[in-house]
Amino acid sequence: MGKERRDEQGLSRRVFLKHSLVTGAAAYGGFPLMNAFVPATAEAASNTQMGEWKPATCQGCTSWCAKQVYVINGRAVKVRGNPHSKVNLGAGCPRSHFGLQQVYDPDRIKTPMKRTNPVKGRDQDPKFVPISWDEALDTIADKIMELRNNHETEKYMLMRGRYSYMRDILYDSMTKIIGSPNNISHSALCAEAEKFGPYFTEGLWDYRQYDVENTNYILLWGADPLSANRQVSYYSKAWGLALDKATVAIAEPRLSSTACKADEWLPVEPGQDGAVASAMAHVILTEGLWYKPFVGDFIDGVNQFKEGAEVSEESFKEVYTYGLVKWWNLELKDKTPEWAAKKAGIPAEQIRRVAIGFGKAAPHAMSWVGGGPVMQVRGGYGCMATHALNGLVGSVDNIGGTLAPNKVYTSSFPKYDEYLDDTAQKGKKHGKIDHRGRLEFPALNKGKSGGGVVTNNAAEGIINADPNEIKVAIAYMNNFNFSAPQGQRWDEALKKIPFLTHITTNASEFSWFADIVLPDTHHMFEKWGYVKSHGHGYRHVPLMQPIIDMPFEFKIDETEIPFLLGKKLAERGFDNLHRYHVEQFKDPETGKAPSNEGEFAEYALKIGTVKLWDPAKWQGGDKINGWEEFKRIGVSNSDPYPYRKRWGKMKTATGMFEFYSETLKKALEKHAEKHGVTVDQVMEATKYEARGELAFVPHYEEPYIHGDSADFPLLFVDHKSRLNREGRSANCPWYYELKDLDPGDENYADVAKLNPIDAGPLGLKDGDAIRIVSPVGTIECTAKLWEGVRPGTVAKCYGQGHWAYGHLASKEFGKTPRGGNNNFIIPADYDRLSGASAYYGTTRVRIEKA
Ligand code: MGD
Ligand code: SF4
Repeated sequence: MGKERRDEQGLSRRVFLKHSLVTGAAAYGGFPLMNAFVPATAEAASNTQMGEWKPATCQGCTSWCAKQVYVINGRAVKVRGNPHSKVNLGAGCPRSHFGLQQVYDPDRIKTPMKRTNPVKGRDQDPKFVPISWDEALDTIADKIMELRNNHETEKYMLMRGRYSYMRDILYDSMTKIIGSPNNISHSALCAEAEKFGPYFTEGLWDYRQYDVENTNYILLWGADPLSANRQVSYYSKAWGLALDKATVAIAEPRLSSTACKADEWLPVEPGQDGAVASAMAHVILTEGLWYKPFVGDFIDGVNQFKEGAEVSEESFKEVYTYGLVKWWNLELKDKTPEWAAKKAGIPAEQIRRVAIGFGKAAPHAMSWVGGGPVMQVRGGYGCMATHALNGLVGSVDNIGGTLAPNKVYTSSFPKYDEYLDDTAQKGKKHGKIDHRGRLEFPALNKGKSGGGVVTNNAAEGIINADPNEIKVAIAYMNNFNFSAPQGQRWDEALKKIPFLTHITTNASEFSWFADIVLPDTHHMFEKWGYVKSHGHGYRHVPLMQPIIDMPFEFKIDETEIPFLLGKKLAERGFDNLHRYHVEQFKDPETGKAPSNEGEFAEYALKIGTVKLWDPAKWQGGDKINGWEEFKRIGVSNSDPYPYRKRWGKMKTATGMFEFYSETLKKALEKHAEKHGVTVDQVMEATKYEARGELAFVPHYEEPYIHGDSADFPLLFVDHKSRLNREGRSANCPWYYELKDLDPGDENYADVAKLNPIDAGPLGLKDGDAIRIVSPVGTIECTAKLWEGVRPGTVAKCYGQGHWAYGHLASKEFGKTPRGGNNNFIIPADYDRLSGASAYYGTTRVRIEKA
């Protein structure tokens, strides 16, 4: 590790690492081990005069916690939760500390670089050489000007990975002012399908918060809140209390961190959660356990929900819901626990017991839907089926139930329409490169055909130049050829882009295909920005600020780089972007226009958050007295959650919680009409089985799984880690040292967990080197025999298998991966109704000895 090599490709692989990664390691490398010297409080710190706790924001996962960082002489040495946040209450999680190893990663890119090998490929050393910021930005501006001058601005593309709410400056306005429709976010790789069920039942296209301290029953579906699935810091703190009070049941093929502590583990077969959810709804109704003040009742008070019996719609009067009887007649009447048990491979009596326990806890009972059952090819209806249980027990928007985000008063950035010239107007009207809105990709974000992104399909668009080729692209904080299913396709796509810029902290797999690499700030310690997230009945807005010394010239991706590019474009005769920046982003306190990129970044942040810190503009939440105070506290909190305010006023077509979704019906009919087809044909094009009215209610769909069971006998279960900072932990030494924090995993290894029942006949034992083969690829890793996985499945944590990124992440940088990347064996497929990539219940595999 760390050896520089002169290989057949010449010095370039070495230069890539040397200039981008290694130079200055003495000044910036290593990670601090000074925790023992950190005073516990700010007061103690000032007494010892050693350093200072400074506010920060962590984006290690989408919890987006408010943090504090102890800084001594400009150097970060310790991280803890910011006690001012009412969302995470000063709590932290294991991976929050990795921020220190990331920011002081000796492999970080420290200077702009350009590619000198024109041939691109995984086997092609880019031969990067260091260049100045000026040269890098000049080159990018020249390429953009070529597109502008040739009136082909739709061939410009912006790819966004993890982001802050400053994103629109680089992602939206810059792309549109240049004149392209092609701003592609990573959202569909993250969890879009999780929003599908809540939107088409209660009009909420967002993540929920879960009122765990006030609940009596927590029913989780493939959600592992002690590892991932949002507000990990808060739930880690609150889980003990929750366990004292509530029964916890979890449907999950693997014994996850949360399953280890649950009262009931339902090890469902991957893809079969929808069957269990329908059966639970059946039991709740036949047992008369629905929450009548929310759902209503039979007019004569006699329960007519009997197995197999149709019910007349007129006999039931609903209160805050819509379509219960239709749902029963179309889907639920025959869906008994015995039927579901055969599908899901768990006992009928367990399904019945959990359903009754859950129903009896109404309305303080929550059905918590994670990515597992929904980021699947037929996951959209699985999401509706599992989420609809909250409607039955009246826990939506209720104490101890599932809550929407609270209102916070952040502001959008100034409008930019007047800066779009004719070329831009024409360019942005072209079809998008990810094919959203086409018949087979409804991507119904908030019910709009093509309203959402289909991130992974952009690879197909680029490869096939459909609807047009992409000639110039900028990407930031993303690594799609590692993070997207069948990521190999992105290698092909990136090869086809003649001019690609990657803004990044690390030389990742994506950077390998870039023409220019720009060194980025680390989001937690070096960037201006803000995010919003919710939990514990509050929403907070934590600030991101530069709080440590930066010995290298990093520039902020979402603000400084677009400002500098705007200036370069203005020098070349196209000043619209620069005018937008200087005319519209004036300091809200002084009215001064930004004269440099640093001022622009801070003024933009002040604009976005002005209602939180300017007492004259305050509309709600914490009262903060001015910008300096906001920077010192580092976080603003909303007002507490207004329970039950949305009952009867949901943003659905009927205003009610819809068991029969008029909202979905409208969306699907509009999409069908746009393409001159029927809704049944939309179902067919999107790989769903439902026909007729079934398409409008939560229902069970047989999972769509790639690979023949004769060739590929085991179902593959991908999962997240307690240590994954999305795809960005693998160059941190602690990642390997602590890997056994994930149940079943081993330190310093990348293991595939097999049940001994399956491993025995294959002659496998712990530690054997194995290959996992799927219909689309093969990876190598280590066998681990573990009873914590359901027989017939093989579970492997996502996160390792980098062949670039850094010396520790890969076995041999640029060549050999350390471990196996799950995405090389997961086929590129989608829940097409939301646009989400399918990761789970999606492929079968076989295991071979390596
Ligand atoms: P990452 O893989 O986290 O992001 O996927 P992407 O959006 O592609 O890579 C981010 C890149 O940004 C890094 O490779 C590095 O080059 C750079 N970087 C790292 N730190 C910083 C920083 O502080 N600032 C900047 N500007 N750049 C930085 C994420 C996506 O992956 C997500 S959100 C999820 S939830 C999915 N999870 C997942 C999974 O659970 N299983 C499988 N199999 N695949 C998954 N992919 C998805
Ligand atoms: Fe919060 Fe996630 Fe960061 Fe942990 S990794 S501190 S849960 S944002």
